[in-house]
Order: sequence, then structure tokens, then C-alpha cells
Amino acid sequence: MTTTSQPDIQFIRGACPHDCPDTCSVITGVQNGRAISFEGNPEHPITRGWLCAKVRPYLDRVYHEERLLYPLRRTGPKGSGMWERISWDDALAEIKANWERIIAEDGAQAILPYSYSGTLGAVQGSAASSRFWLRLGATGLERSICDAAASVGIKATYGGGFAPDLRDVVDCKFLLIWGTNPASTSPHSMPFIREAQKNGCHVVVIDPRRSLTARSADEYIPIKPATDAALALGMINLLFEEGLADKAWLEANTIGWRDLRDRAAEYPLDKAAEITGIPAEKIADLTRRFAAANPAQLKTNDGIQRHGNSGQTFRAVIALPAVAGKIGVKAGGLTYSASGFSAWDSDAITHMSDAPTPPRFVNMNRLGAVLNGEVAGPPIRSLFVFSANPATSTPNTALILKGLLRDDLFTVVHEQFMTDTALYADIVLPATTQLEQEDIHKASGHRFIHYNNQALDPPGETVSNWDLMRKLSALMGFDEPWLHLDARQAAEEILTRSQQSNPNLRGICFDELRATGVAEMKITPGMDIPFADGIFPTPSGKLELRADSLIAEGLDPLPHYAPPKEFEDRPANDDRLILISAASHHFVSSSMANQPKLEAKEGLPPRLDIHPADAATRGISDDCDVMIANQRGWAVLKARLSEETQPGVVVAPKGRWGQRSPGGHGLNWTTSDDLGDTGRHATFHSNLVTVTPVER
Ligand SMILES: Nc1nc2c(c(=O)[nH]1)N[C@H]1C(S)=C(S)[C@@H](COP(=O)(O)OP(=O)(O)OC[C@H]3O[C@@H](n4cnc5c(=O)[nH]c(N)nc54)[C@H](O)[C@@H]3O)O[C@H]1N2
Ligand SMILES: Nc1nc2c(c(=O)[nH]1)N[C@H]1C(S)=C(S)[C@@H](COP(=O)(O)OP(=O)(O)OC[C@H]3O[C@@H](n4cnc5c(=O)[nH]c(N)nc54)[C@H](O)[C@@H]3O)O[C@H]1N2
Ligand code: SF4
Ligand SMILES: [Mo]
Repeated sequence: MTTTSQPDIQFIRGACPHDCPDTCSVITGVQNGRAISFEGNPEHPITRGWLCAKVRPYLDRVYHEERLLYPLRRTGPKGSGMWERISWDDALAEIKANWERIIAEDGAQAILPYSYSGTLGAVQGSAASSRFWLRLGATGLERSICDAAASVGIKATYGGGFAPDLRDVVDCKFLLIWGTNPASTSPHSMPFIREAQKNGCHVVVIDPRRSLTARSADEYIPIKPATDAALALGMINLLFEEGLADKAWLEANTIGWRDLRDRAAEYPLDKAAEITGIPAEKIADLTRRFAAANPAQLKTNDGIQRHGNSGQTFRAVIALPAVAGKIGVKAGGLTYSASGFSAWDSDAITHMSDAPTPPRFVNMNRLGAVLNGEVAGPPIRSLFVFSANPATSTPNTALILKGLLRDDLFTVVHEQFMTDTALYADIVLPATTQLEQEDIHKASGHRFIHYNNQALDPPGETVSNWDLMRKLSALMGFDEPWLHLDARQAAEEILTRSQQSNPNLRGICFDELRATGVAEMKITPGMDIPFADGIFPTPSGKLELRADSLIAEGLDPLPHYAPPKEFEDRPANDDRLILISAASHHFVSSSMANQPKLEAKEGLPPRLDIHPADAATRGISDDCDVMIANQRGWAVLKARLSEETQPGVVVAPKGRWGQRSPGGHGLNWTTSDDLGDTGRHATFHSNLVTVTPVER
């Protein structure tokens, strides 16, 4: 049922597992047990038959000669890269012996599982990251590296992520793309945006640097990093001052609009202009045009979430379309995430009601600090990493490596490749790719549910995340059935139980989903156009422009602008520049960054974009090696003089591996592990570095 046959080729329907709003539907052609083609599903209304630059060559990844195929045990000092092949039985026995000793002395809380975005599947990602670890009683992980600032803001304000249908964008007349770069990070939204442009839509991008998306927009507005709250509040103030705010809609559908109006009054145009670096007339003009257009939409995502002040910034930005009266209109409103439509039942994923509450939590952004003792109670004595590469992707690399080098830390890494993190493990376990495992997927960018059928036998002795959790459950003597279901049973359980709590999922038949690989949700009437029914799943049932739910967490219930800690009180002669390390075009975080063709396409050697004015004062010329540095660490890149960034801001994409970079240092040697203002979120882009030429 799951295959369509040609003479001797089977076509298996699957889903892209990566952290990307598009969640493409993919079809793998398999002949004699080997994948010979990998393509986007032509019938899928969002995928439309094509895949992005990074995942199109997925078979290069699957058949990469450096795939890890067998368990390994460290034989030299930590990080030395000296290994011996061992059997799965020996690997598991060693894990068991270490864990039993640690648990006897300090309890299972001394064990920390660290996983994140390797796969976003409900089984291989979410269930594998929760069930066994809850049952074990391990330390819990605050999963705050990516969308924590926005999660707090969207829930407090709108009640959840309910974006307009991506396909409706074609009818939008004014699209404000704010702090996101979909041309790289959600490429399947671009054809819809282009069609809108053909239909007369005016597309504006607000970003500190001219991103790939900005290059094809109708208008690009550069902004000083982390000042977006001042811009949004300045615009909101003008809407009220000029009678452009939709007061009737605000009165009927929101709480706190008068408080927000009063707060916004603290941001007159001149002040907003001074803070953001955008001329006052430009802000006024943008505000008036956004207000006048219908339907008009604001599209935002992660770029504005990576600063110390992002929680309040995000709240200010998402208030704008509400004040302008754009919500509840087809093709208008706010696009952040569509995840709210497809929410899985959290207990169906985790079985937390059947397991003990985690004894404590640590914040994943603070991994380095945590491994070096920043934890209440006994230290972390065993770290288990899977679906993540913290030695590349988590901030403050130097501190993480110091922790990973601890002799008394027992580290296991389950991986497809010998990543910067796996290099420091005591035991490395080989992991499957998406073609070798089964899973069910929802999407954050659209309204389709996908099934990933297994296309290939696992190579060597590779094991999926979920099967590894089943092995670990058996190893530790846990016999609850919910730990031992196979992946298909777990997927079916998750869908079936979620259908009880989420009506949007009810029309989906599991067997049909497996057969076709795709099912469209039937959205509850009234929410098809988000909030057209005027019902918001917030405590008040209204859109909360003043979110009193935040007061309990010690937060300002109204958005405001304050600079991130990293940028406060900068001396007049401070010559440091702000480093923005947003998404690359050819990798997903650090995944794919070891595929030579993609690495070359992204650019070798890795570049740092610097404005010619900043380069001149530092004696930096095009192609010269430069060191970026601060109190946390350094990395070396090749300078590219570019007017696509602004003075004061340097740009280099995230994801390059340390082991493939000069001196073994990637960018995150410089990034801060300070936590942001709400959601204890990551602050990668609030990063001041000196930039100096280096001799090589
Ligand atoms: N090709 C590719 N796609 C990816 C990823 C990848 O690594 N590569 N990563 C995936 C993941 S994990 C995520 S979370 C998403 C991220 O996807 P996006 O939402 O696009 O986030 P970023 O690329 O981090 O940043 C987007 C833009 O925000 C800008 N920005 C930075 N600071 C500010 C600011 O203060 N104000 C404003 N207005 N803009 C700012 C950056 O310059 C950048 O152009 O993409 C996913 N998709
Ligand atoms: N400087 C800077 N750093 C950033 C960001 C930034 O904007 N700037 N963005 C941050 C963001 S948004 C995110 S989401 C994080 C992402 O950080 P991570 O979640 O650590 O993502 P990756 O670095 O891609 O590492 C994922 C690893 O999982 C492995 N993997 C893939 N599939 C599987 C599987 O099925 N099983 C197992 N066991 N392993 C698998 C891959 O080989 C890869 O090594 O990075 C953050 N890092
Ligand atoms: S990374 Fe995104 S665009 Fe690329 S194939 Fe996966 S879901 Fe599609
Ligand atoms: Mo992310």
C-alpha cells in the first residue's frame, strides 16, 4: 500500500525530518534495496515537486562514506578521535554499568539527555526525547535554543500559532517580512510570495542585512539589530495618533489596547527613528501603507528571537497587525507558525502521566555552564546526546568543551556522523537517517500531516532513536508497553490519542495516511481564516495586547524596548561589531555542513560579511583572514567586503563545524549563553566581537 511500483523500482512516500516550516513530502525510488532517486512529491500543494538546495542531495548524506555504522568506544584521551569498534552488547553493557553506578550514588538526575532538531518526527524526535528519560527520572531539558521567546509571546498574546494558509498569501496586498529569511529557511513559501507580487502585493523586508529574501522584495528596510520593539511600538503609536488603529475591532476582540496605546505613546517617531536607525519619514510612510492595504500580513519567525530582548520584541511586533485591524481577514493577519493547528496531544507523545515528574530541569543554552557545575543538587555525571550537535550549535563552545573534557563525565553520542560533539564521547552509537526509519510528522508552516515510510534497511548496525530508546528501556528493566511499541504502533497511538484532543486531526485515517504519505487537516470552522470567529485560546478568550499571564513570571505584561544586556552601556570608543549568525542557505543548523558539495556551495573558505566602512578602519581587505573574538572565544573567517550588511554589523551563517574550521573553532566559540528576557531563550545574535586581520 505504501508503494507505487514501476518494473523493479518502488516509490516510498516519506517526509523531510528537518527543522524547517515546509516539512516537504518526499518520494524515494528504491531499486534492489538501494535508493536511486529522492524527490519532492509533485502532488503536494506546498512541496509541489521540488526540494531545497540542502535536502535535494539527501542521498549523498545517506550514502556518505563517513556514515557511522558501528558502535565505537574511545581508546585515547577525550576528543583525540581514537576509537575501537565494539558490539552493541558491549556498548549497552558499558552504559548500564556506568548508569547503575551513577544512579546508586546520585540518582538518575545525574544523567542528562540532550537532544533537539536532528529530526522533528513525533516518534523519532518528540517521543524518543521524552518517554524513556521521564521513566528513568533523568534531569529534564528546557528546550529553549530556538523558538522559546516567540512561544511565550504567541501563547500569551494570540493563544497559539495559528497562521493563515500559506496558499492564501497569493491574495495578500502588503506583506511585511520581519526578521526572517524564508528564501533560505522556508523556500516553499517563496513561490506563493512571488505570485502575490505578480498580483500586485508589495513585499517589504525588515532585517539588519540585505538577506536573500530582501533581494527579491519590493522594498528593503535596514534596521539596527535588536531594536525592532522600538520600531513596532513607534508604528503602533502612529496608528493611534493618526486614527489608523482599528478601534472597533480592538474593542471587540482584544484586552489591553488602551494600555498598549499609552505604552506606545512613549515611542514617538523621532525616538523610534533614533533607536532603529530608520528615518522617521520612512517609519511613518511604512505605517500608513501597511494600514491602508487590505489584506495585509506580517510574517515573522526566528531572526528577531535570538536577542537578549526578544521576548518583548516579539510581543511588540505581533501586536502591530492586530492594532492595524488585519487579523481575521483572508490572506491577512500574522504568520508566525501554524503549529497550533496540528498540536499533538502532549501526553500521547510523552506518557508523562505514567512517569515521575523530572527531578529538575536545566536550560539547554546553558549546557557549558551546567556541565561545569551550574546545577542545583548533584552534578551531571552522564550526558546522552542524540539528534543534536551542541559542540557546534549551542552557544559558548569553549565552556561546553571544557565540560565534555571532564574525566568524570560519561558521555554517549548517538549520531549519523562523527560530529564535533561525537568526537568527545566515551561511546558513539550509529544512527539511521530518515530513509531508514518510520515516523509521523506535523508542520509549522502549513496544514498537512505526513507519514514517513521506511524506504531502506538500516545500514551496518545503525539504529533509530526510537529503537534505541526501546533498547535502553529493556536494558534498565522498564517493561511498560508504551516504552516498547514499535515506531508504527507509537505513531498510530500518537495520532489516535491526539484526535481526541485536537478536532483538526479527526478526519485523518492512519492507514490512508501511511499509503499516501500526506493528509490535509480539516480545520475547525471559524479558524480556517485564523481568528475570523473572534475567539482566541488565551485566558480571556481575546487577543491579549496586555498579557496579564506574564505578570506571574515577573514580566512586563506590555511590550517595551530595552537593549539586550550585551549591548548596554557600550563605551563611545567601543570598536566591537554585532555578529549575526543566522541560517545558512545550504545547511540546516550544523546538519549537512559535512557534505563537501554543499559546503562548497555555501562557500569555502567560510566568509564574514563586513561593511567596507568597518573594513577600512580595521585595515581589512577583501579575502583577508580575520579573527572575530571576545571574552568567550574566537574564530577565523575570510572577509568579504559587502554593502549588504550595515556599518556596525558583521554577518556569517551558523552551522560550520569546528573540526572543519581554522583552529578547530566555529562561530559559537563567540556567542553568548546568557538567557533572554522571556522564555529563558537563546541570544545568539546579541553578540559583540572585535574583528581584526590575521596573518596565516
Ligand atoms: N537553509 C536553512 N534553513 C533553515 C535552517 C538553516 O540553518 N538553514 N535552520 C532552520 C531553523 S533551526 C530555524 S529556527 C529557522 C530560522 O529561520 P529564520 O526565521 O529565517 O531565522 P534566521 O535565519 O535565524 O534569521 C532570519 C533573519 O533575521 C535577521 N535578523 C537578525 N537579527 C535581527 C534583528 O534584530 N531584527 C531583524 N528585523 N532581523 C534580524 C537575520 O539577518 C536573518 O536574515 O530556519 C530553519 N531552516
Ligand atoms: N550561532 C548560531 N547558532 C545557532 C543558531 C543561530 O541562529 N546562530 N540557531 C540555533 C537553532 S534555531 C537551532 S534549532 C539549533 C539546532 O541545533 P541542533 O539541534 O544541535 O542541530 P544540528 O546542529 O543540526 O545537529 C543535529 C544533529 O542530529 C543528527 N541527526 C539527524 N537525524 C538524526 C537521527 O534521526 N538520530 C540521531 N541520533 N541523530 C540525528 C545530525 O547528524 C546532526 O549532527 O542551533 C542553534 N544554533
Ligand atoms: S529542509 Fe525544508 S525545504 Fe528543504 S526539503 Fe526539508 S522541509 Fe523541504
Ligand atoms: Mo531552530
